[in-house]
Amino acid sequence: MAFAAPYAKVDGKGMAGYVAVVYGGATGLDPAEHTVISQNTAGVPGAAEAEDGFGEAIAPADLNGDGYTDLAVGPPVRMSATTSTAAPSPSCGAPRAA
Ligand SMILES: [Ca+2]
Repeated sequence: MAFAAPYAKVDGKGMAGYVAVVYGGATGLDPAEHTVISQNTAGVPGAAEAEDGFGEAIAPADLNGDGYTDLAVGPPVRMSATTSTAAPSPSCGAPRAA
């Protein structure tokens, strides 16, 4: 499950924003297994800046047609496609290794 926090502070930059992805399974979510993605995350275009609002716009879709849902994330003005795994790429919906 993905949670957006577009008004959150990132590395001291107010309202830079981030998205958190919490992993889980048939028994529910496991908050201990999560990934936080901001514009300071490797592979995400740009850098976190004050008032970027990264995460203001999110949209789930299978962007690469692999059968797993990906997540497009953007700020309110500057949209950039990224995804929701530790290594952002269009294949973010791939199953995690156990
Ligand atoms: Ca996919």
